[in-house]
Amino acid sequence: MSSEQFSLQAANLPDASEMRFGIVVAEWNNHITDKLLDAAVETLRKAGVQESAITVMRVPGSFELIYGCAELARHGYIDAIIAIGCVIRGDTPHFDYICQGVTAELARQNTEGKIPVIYGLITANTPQQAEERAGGRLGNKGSEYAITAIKMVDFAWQLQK
Ligand code: DLZ
Repeated sequence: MSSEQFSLQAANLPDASEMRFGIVVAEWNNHITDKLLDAAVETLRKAGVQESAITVMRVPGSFELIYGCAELARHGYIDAIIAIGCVIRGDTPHFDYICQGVTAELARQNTEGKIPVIYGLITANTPQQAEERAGGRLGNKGSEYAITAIKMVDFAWQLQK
């Protein structure tokens, strides 16, 4: 699916009015993560999700998305979680450790947990690459995360019928 097809109109979304979402968002690079969060919430709302059915929790950095998502899944009455973070490559290997750790753990939570966790981690080599994906030249990935979350809840619900 191309990014154009990820628009709300093209996504052919199921009824989302009864769905409940958690969003865990990292404060590091918040000039990026806040834009992703805003787009995700706006898209969920446009798709019919109730405002009261969206729980937003903040964690300090992307590494804390791991704990944040795991705990929210355990305690929240929600159907899917969107994890939002932005890691920008620096001079040390820190970038690689954070990206690998978060990616592996969120993947594990998807297979071992009960609800889908949407991977909203921007892994950018430069600040410009991150800007381009948070409302810049390449659109806003937050909207894509929201559409993906709705589709995954529908997937889970179809299996429960
Ligand atoms: C320490 C650190 C660095 C260097 N860079 C980022 C980053 O680009 N994006 C991000 O979300 N977090 C970063 N962090 C913070 C770590 O994610 C984490 O909060 C700390 O290592 C404490 O566990």
